[in-house]
Amino acid sequence: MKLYMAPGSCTTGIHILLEELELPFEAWIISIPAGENRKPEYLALNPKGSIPTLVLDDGQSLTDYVAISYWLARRHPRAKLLPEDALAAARVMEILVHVVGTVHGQGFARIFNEEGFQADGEAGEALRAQGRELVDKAFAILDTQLAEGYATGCFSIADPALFYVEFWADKLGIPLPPRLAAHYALMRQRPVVQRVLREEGYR
Ligand SMILES: N[C@@H](CCC(=O)N[C@@H](CS)C(=O)NCC(=O)O)C(=O)O
Repeated sequence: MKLYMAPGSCTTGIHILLEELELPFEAWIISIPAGENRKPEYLALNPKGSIPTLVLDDGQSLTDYVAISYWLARRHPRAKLLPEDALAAARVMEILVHVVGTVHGQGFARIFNEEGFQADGEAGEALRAQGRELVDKAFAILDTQLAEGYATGCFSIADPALFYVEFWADKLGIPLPPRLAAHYALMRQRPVVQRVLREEGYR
């Protein structure tokens, strides 16, 4: 398989899952600042121009954290990345969708000025402030919902997603509420997470 990714981006979550599952893959780095995600060859794989994109062994491409992680979990059931019980699985998806859709898609996307939120000067400042408010509000809600330890108790596809937004918060100096801070510390203890961060150039 080929993973189209950028170090320290949301693709870190999929990178963690692939390494947790010990799946062989090639990493293809896409520079968003250089506009590589808008080149015709990349748009042919992912017309949204977003990362991650995972190209499967049969050549099909799969996009978006939620879709890729769901496929990985279903394809490798013994890794128990998504519970068999329907309600428990729905709880994982509830956290995952909030993290990817709101914390990243609404909050950090405004802070990073990505995904069509681009604006300069004062407008850019106001967008970033709005993004920060959205992140803080979503973090406060997640803090009331997280289990002790991993997001819903056992390690699941929600955890690497929560990790990548916690990592961004850490890098930007956005404080994590207590349960998120404990989750972030727990994730950073996982050998795979430590290896992935090293591979992506972080110490
Ligand atoms: N919902 C998508 C969002 C992916 C996303 O926004 N990725 C960012 C990088 S972290 C990106 O590709 N930004 C460039 C763009 O959208 O032009 C997913 O989960 O994969």
